[in-house]
Amino acid sequence: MDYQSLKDEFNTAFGYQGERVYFSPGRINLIGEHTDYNGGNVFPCAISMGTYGVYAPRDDNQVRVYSANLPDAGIITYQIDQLAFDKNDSWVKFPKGVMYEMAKQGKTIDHGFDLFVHGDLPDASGLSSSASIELLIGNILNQEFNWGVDQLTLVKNGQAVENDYLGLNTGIMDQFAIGMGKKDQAVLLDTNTLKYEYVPVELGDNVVVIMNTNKRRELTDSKYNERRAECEKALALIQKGGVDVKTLGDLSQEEFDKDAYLINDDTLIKRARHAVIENQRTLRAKKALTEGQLDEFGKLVNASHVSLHYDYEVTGKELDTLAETAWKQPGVLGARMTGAGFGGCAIAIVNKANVDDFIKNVGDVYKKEIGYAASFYVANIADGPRQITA
Ligand code: GAF
Repeated sequence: MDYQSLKDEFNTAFGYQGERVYFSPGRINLIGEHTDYNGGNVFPCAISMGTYGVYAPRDDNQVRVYSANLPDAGIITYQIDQLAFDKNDSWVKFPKGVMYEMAKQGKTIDHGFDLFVHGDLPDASGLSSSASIELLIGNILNQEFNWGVDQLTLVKNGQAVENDYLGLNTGIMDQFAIGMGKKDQAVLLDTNTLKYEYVPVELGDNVVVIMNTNKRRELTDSKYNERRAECEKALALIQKGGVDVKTLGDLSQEEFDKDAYLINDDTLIKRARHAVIENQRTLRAKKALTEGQLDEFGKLVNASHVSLHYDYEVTGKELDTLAETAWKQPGVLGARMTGAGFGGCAIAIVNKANVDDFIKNVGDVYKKEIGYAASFYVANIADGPRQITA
């Protein structure tokens, strides 16, 4: 999106010229799924699709926000000190939530503003449109109100919006991937210690194709919180049996095999097994990518999907159809769901020469099996949040 047309859109919404344009990306996760609330590793990257914001200050105490993605919601207005959660709030819960959680750290604002947002991330698609907007607003307010906080503070604040303000027990992966995003790099993050490392995504002749099921994934409606609770139960049973670990991410596969009997429940064993092995698999995938062993990397990506299907049970027919069809196409190194699952997006690593046929073939099978079309985008791995115009 070019910034002049964004400013024009601001003008159409608010009737005057907006001032500064900002951007915050979405993310894909290469591997390491449902490990971030289990103290494990994740391996995501920010992408060039994301959320744009046009900002202008006001000299009163009103905040007015307008989203081009939800025009029916119109201009929503609130006062700078009226930030309490309201379950009837539409997307305004994000600016309010970011301000509410930052206010807890003494970071407030002393005048209102108008904000126009327009995202090119498909909504509720598992590409983190929520974290994208949380980091967009955090970065805008940090800049405009001279909060002087670092990106990690904004990342943690975004997670606090999800956990404390909205009541979703998500991990830190999405906000971290977005806030710390770097062009052409994935970030290997140990969610136990928050130690991280950038890894160049060098895929040779291959690109990452994002495959959108076009089935909405609503975290609130999904079994996300239930999966997290199951992992916590499994961990508690292992700890009760005398194993000295703080998270499932502390266990090696061998240790887990030895201790799994302590869980004594088929479903909980499957959930924990995914968390433990996916964590190890993520480290192996990072090693394979770093060493240029792309076939091995692709196989680990496939294995991740299989585990999310059988052990974690978060894929569903739409994501399975995309991944399983992708596996059969020529020039494909690997494919898996990305994000929380239950709908949303999958990714495939595809040879550039095969991309057009890949999209056609997978698209045709998906439409036949599911009854409506999937969408496809080639991912560009991109930088984190930034101000676009001065
Ligand atoms: C969602 C959550 F927000 C992340 O924290 C992560 O748990 C992911 O699902 C699954 O890996 O995107």
